Amino acid sequence: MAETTPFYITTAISYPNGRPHIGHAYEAIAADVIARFQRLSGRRVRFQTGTDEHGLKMARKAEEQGRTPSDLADEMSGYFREMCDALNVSYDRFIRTSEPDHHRASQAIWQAMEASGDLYLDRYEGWYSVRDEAYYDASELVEGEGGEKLSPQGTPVEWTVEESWFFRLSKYEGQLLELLKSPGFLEPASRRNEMIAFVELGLRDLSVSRTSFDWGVKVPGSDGHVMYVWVDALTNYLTGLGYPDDMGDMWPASLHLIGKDIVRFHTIYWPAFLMSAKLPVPEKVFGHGFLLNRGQKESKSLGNVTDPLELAERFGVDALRYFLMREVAFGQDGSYSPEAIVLRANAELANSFGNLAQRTLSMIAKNMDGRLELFEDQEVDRRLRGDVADACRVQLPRDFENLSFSTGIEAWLRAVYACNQYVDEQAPWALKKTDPARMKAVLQTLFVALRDLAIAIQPAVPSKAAALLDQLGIPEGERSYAALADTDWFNRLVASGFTVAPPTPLFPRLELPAEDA
Ligand code: ME8
Repeated sequence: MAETTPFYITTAISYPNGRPHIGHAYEAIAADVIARFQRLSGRRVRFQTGTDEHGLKMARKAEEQGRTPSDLADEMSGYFREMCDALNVSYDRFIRTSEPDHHRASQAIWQAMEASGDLYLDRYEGWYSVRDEAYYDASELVEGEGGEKLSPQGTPVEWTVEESWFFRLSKYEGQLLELLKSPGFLEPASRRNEMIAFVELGLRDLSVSRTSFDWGVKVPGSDGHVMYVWVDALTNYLTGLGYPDDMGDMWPASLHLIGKDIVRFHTIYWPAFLMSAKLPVPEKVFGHGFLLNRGQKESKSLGNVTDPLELAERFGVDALRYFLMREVAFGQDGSYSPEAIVLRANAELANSFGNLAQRTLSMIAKNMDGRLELFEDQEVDRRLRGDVADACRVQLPRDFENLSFSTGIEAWLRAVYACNQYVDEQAPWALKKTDPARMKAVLQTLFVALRDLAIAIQPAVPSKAAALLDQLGIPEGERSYAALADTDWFNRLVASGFTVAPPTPLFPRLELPAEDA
C-alpha cells in the first residue's frame, strides 16, 4: 500500500467542572466530521479529545461541593467521554490530564523550556480570572455594570500576588508575529488581526506556576509550585503521541480545533512553549464560533442550558450532527433551537434525502424484484449522474477540506434536489407498464446517484450513511472518496447477484415536542 499522509487533529480539552454543554458537543462533532473526512480521503488520522482537569477553577468547584478535585474530575470526565461516544465521535484517545503519562510529558516540556533558559523565578502581581484561567494586564480589563473589574471576556478577576516561575514570552515576539502572519496558520482570518495586534502591543513574560494551591502538575525540582494549568493543558497534544518519547510522524499537529475564546492560548502561548522546547509548531489552529441557544448564550442563571445528549436522543444523533454542520457557517457564531433542528431534519433529511432513497429502493424491490442489471442510459440520466458526481467528488470534498462544511453540504443537497426533480420528471411508476426497460434505467440511475450521495455525506451522518450503503450493497472497503472514482463498481455489484431488499426508512419525520411548539 502507498504511504499515507498523517493527519493529527485535536479538540480543546474541556474543563470537567460541570457536565458537557452544546458547545462541547459542537466542537467534538465538528472535529469528528473532519477526522472522518480525512480518513475517507485516505489519510492516516489520529484524533484526540479529552478533559483538562487541573487548575484553580477545578479546585474551587470541588471545594464548593465538598469533594476532592480528583473525585469531581473522575465523575465529570466520565460524562464527557459518554457524550463523545453517544455522538459517534471517533477519537483515538480520550486524554485526561490527571493521567501519569501526561504528568511526565508536562514535566518534560517544562525541563526543555528550562534548558533553553526561558524560565526564571520572580513574583507575580496582577489580575487573574479563575473562570478563564487567564492572567490579564490591567489595560485589558473592562468595567462591569456595578463598576467592578472584569476580564475582556466579561469574567470576574482577582488581584493575585505570589511567587511564581515566569516564561520568557517576550523573547518570542518576533517569531510569533511571523507565524501569525503566515497564511493558513490561524483561521478564520478574522481572528488573525486580533492576535497580531495583541503581540504588537508587546508581550510580557508569562507567569507559569502557582504556589497558592496544589491541584496540578508539580514543577520539577521546585517544591510547592504546580504548573499554571494552561502549560500542562496545552501539552496534552504531545502527551497523546508519546512525548517525551518518540512521537512517530504525527507531530506537528495538522489541526487544533478550538473555540474563539481560547485562540490566544493556542496561537501565542503554545507556539512559544514549543519554540522554546525546540519542537515544531502546529500547522493550523482553527477558532470556531460559539453556538447560541435561540441567539442567547446558555447559562445556569438563564436556565437555558441544554444537555446535548437529550437533543441527540430526541432528534437522533445524525440529525443533530447534520444540523450543526449544515446550519452554522463554520468559523462564525451560530444559533440553534429545537424548531430549527426539526425543520431542517424534516425538509432535508427525511423529505429529500431519506425519501429519495426510500422511493428508489422500494421501487427497485417491488418492480424489479430487487435485481440490478446493466442498462442503457440517456442524455438526461448522464446529466444527472454528472451533476451528482460533481457535487460528491469535487464540491463537497473541496469544501470539507477547507472546513466550509455548510457550503459543502449545500452542494450535496442541490444534488439531492436534482435527483428528486429527476424522479418527478421521469415518473418511473408510470413507465412500469409503458416502458419497463426505461423504468429500470431510471431507477438504476437513481441507485447509482444514491451511492455517490451516501459515500460523500458519511462524515456528517456516519450511521445513516452506513445504513444506506448497506442497503445499496456497497462493500465496506468501497466506501472511501477514492472509490467514488471507480467506474467498475456497478458492474461488479450486478455480477455479484446482489438484490435490493425492501428498505426501512432512514430518517423518520420528527415531531416538535409540545413544550417547544
Ligand atoms: O477552554 N459554543 O475548556 P472549556 C461553541 N480547558 N464552543 C464552545 C462554547 C459554545 N457556546 N462554549 C465553549 C477550555 N466552547 C480549556 C481548553 S485546550 C488545551 C484547554 C468551546 O470546557 C471552547 O471554545 O471551557 C473550547 O474550545 C471548548 O469548548 C472547551 O471549553
